[in-house]
Amino acid sequence: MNTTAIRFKRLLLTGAAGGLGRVLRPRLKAVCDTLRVSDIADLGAEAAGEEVRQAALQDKAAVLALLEGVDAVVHLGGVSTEHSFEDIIGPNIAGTFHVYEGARLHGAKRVVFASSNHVTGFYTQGQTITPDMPPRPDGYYGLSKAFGENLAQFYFDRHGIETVSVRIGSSFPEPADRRMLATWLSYDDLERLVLAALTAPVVDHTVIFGMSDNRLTWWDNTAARHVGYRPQDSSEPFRAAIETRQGAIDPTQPAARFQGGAFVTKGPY
Ligand code: 15L
Repeated sequence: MNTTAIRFKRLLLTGAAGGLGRVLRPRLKAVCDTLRVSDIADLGAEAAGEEVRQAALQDKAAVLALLEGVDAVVHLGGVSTEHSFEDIIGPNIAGTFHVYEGARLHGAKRVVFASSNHVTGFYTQGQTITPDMPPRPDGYYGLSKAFGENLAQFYFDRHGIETVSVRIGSSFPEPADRRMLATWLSYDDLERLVLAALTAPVVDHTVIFGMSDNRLTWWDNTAARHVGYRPQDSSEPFRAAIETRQGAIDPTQPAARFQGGAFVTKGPY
C-alpha cells in the first residue's frame, strides 16, 4: 500500500523481530535499497536487500556498528511492556543512548523513535492531552520512553539529529477492548505514520501520538499534521462487537480511569 516515491539508500530497523518490527520489515524494505534489521532475538533468513544483524541494544560497540552507513533509523527495539527497572535500564535507557550515539558518530540524520502512550498513562481517560503537556509515566517502561524522548530532544538541540517520537497507542490487528477504541493504531496507519515521519522535509524533534482516526480519543494529535500523517482507519467498526464482548466496566477501577489502562497497576513491585 506504500505509495511514497522517496527511497532511502539504507534504513535501520531495530526491534525487527518484535510484533511491530515484523509488520514494518517488509513495508520498509519497499522504500529503501537496503534494510538493515536488528534484534536481540532471532531474525530468520536474510531476504534480498536485507542485512540481518543480531545485536543487544545494551552492547555499545555492536549498536554503534549498526549505524554505519545508515540514512535513517526506525528505533522500535527494547523492552515494550512493564518490567523491573533493572530489566529496562539496559535495552531502553542505555540502548537508546547507543542508537543516538551511533547516529551522531555515523551521520544518520533522522530517527523515528517508538515511544509509548505510557509516557502519559496517568492522565485520566476524561482528559484530552497534547504532546507538550508534562509526562505522567505509568511505570518504569513509560519512564524509559520519557527518557528516550528527552534524549531525542537533546540530540536535536546539540547535534541536529531530527526525531519523530511516536507515542504509540495500541497497535494490533484489531482493537481488543474498550480502551483500545481510543488507543488503537492499525498496521496500515502505523506504516503511513512511519513513512510520513521518515519523509517529512523538516521535523526537528516532534512528539506525536500513534493513533488511527478513532472517533473516541484522549489525544489531540494536531502536531501529527505537520509531519504529514493522515490516518485512514478507525476503531469504530469494531465498537459493537467489543461492547458486547466486554460488557460494562467499573469506571472507578484504575485500568478504566487512567489512559494507561492496566499498565498503571502492572509490575513486579
Ligand atoms: C505499549 O506501549 C505496549 O508496547 C503494547 O504492548 C500495548 O500494551 C500498548 O502499549 C497499549 O497501551 O495498549
